[in-house]
Amino acid sequence: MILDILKYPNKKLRTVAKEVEAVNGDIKQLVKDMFETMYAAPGIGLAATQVNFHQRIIVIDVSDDCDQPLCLINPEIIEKSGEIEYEEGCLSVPNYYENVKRANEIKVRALNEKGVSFEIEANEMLAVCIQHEMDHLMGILFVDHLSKLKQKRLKKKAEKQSQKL
Ligand code: GNR
Ligand code: NI
Repeated sequence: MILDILKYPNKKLRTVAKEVEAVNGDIKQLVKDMFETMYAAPGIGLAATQVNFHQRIIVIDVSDDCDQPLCLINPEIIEKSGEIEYEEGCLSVPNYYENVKRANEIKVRALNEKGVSFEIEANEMLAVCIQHEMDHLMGILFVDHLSKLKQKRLKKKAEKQSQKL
């Protein structure tokens, strides 16, 4: 089932997600729905926060052929280094793209969709995407990393847009 994606400046995007206690049937169904929603959008990642489920779940696929699904439950960054500036966008902030600086290499520990713990090392686009999604789980959007002036302009534009809908 394709889920609705919350759009900025919806305050629900500011919710801090809770740890998943057990990867049960409900969580597995949510992961499936999140993949379906991400591929349909289309996007390279989706955090549960964006579909109004406030648990620490991320799905990602940065491959060209959309055949490398990656699910991270209760993700933790255990190492990070370097810096990368990358032009980011967000399904919750449509039609808006800006450069953001993040760590270029990260090591992450998480549970997969079966509840099994694993570690992954990522760099470049995958590292950017994981950090972008982990921000969502903390109620943080990529636009929060921009200058106050850019944030003010975007907020005005988005508030006008949401009144039209
Ligand atoms: O689809 C997405 N593309 C993207 C591009 C650059 C940096 C981050 C991303 S994630 C985004 C999907 C999304 O909003 N995930 O939360
Ligand atoms: Ni996003």
